[in-house]
Amino acid sequence: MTDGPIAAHVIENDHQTHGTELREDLDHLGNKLARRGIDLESVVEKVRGLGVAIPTWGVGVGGTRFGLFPIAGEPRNVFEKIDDCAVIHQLSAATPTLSPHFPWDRVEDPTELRQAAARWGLAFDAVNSNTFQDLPGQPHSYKFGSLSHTDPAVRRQAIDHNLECIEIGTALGSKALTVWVGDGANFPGQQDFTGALERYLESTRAIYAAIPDDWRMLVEHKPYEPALYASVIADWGTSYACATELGPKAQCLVDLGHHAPATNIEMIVARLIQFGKLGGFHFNDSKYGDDDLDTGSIDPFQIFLVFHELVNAEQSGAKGFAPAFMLDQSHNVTDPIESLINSAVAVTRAYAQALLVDRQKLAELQQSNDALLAANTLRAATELSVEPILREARRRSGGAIDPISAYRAAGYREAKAGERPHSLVGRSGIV
Ligand code: PSV
Ligand code: MN
Repeated sequence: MTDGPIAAHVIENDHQTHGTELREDLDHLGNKLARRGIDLESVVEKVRGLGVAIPTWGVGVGGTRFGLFPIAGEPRNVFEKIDDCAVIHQLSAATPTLSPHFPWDRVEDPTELRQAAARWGLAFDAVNSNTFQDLPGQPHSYKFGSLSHTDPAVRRQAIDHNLECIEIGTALGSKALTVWVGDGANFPGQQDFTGALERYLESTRAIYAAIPDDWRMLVEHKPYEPALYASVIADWGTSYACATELGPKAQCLVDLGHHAPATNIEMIVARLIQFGKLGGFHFNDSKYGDDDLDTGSIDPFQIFLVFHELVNAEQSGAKGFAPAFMLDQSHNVTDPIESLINSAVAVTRAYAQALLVDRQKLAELQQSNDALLAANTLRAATELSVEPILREARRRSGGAIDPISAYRAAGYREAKAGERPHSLVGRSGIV
């Protein structure tokens, strides 16, 4: 049983309630998969091995630029965020790590954070720096950029913040720094494209020099927002070029929402894998832009296609392939804990489906240019429900078979509403 804030009897009840039905469903699915030559047992074990990090900022209620709707019982500080993350892992058994954001999660002694997480068996994944907003007490403004700013004093401040993040990350046991900058321009002519990227590179070289040898620096691109005409690291091409310029410890991070509509994201993923530069993901879903909706909630086929490329890489032993998986979402109309549980399950679902692809048959059909059957073969992996595999993986790891029902039965949010009386004033991320 995974340690966590939810009482053990809630999970025991869940196992009792759903255990018999699950065994029947597993037998049924096992037979179906056996007919296709797939061993159910090995898929369950692989799914159990998949972990996706929870962003600490995701457990607070998000908002849009039109405002936000707080809920009672929201976490008021990073320690309460860690408790909520522990609930997500306890029930989903798929989120053993946290991805913190600084200075939002700053505390006097980072070892306290490490201990608070370790209490629930959680560790730290990539540390995120923040040079995209001005924070109290900061001498220089990032209004006109940070790592690419025209003023060396602003660039220095942004570099120093990233160096501090590496230091904090080292104390937390993290092994990666994710750098996303909001730098860019709102008007044609506002910025010299080449000069801005040159300054960004000069700054990131200074950060890269401090990246420990067993760490990675993840470069995250985004086409727009807050810069609405041109972002300095706008696309995967720029991100790839920068990561290549910086060196082998620098790789690209793909946030699923950071692409123009209709972009072929799975192809970008394949390209980055091919050139050893895929560093990790921020999973979420979107309809129009960087909507930060729940993973798999709008286009579940998209995340399956991404995982198809990932499983290809895993099975072919692609060089330098060890992507970090993280969620990056904003929850405006749901309880963030429920959304993050659902999203972690969506990631495991995409992985399980991708493991069912008949890759040998697909390769033969591709070789003989049978477009229709190749497409059918790939899609066939999504036509069989893998839910019993996901439920069994959670059950074996001590999680809940039906995590959302178990969460509601536990009354966690209601209890927190009483314990966290001032939470209605908090904004997501910034506490
Ligand atoms: C930017 O939109 C982003 O995707 C980056 O990952 C940030 O660190 C995160 O969202 C939180 O604002
Ligand atoms: Mn992101």
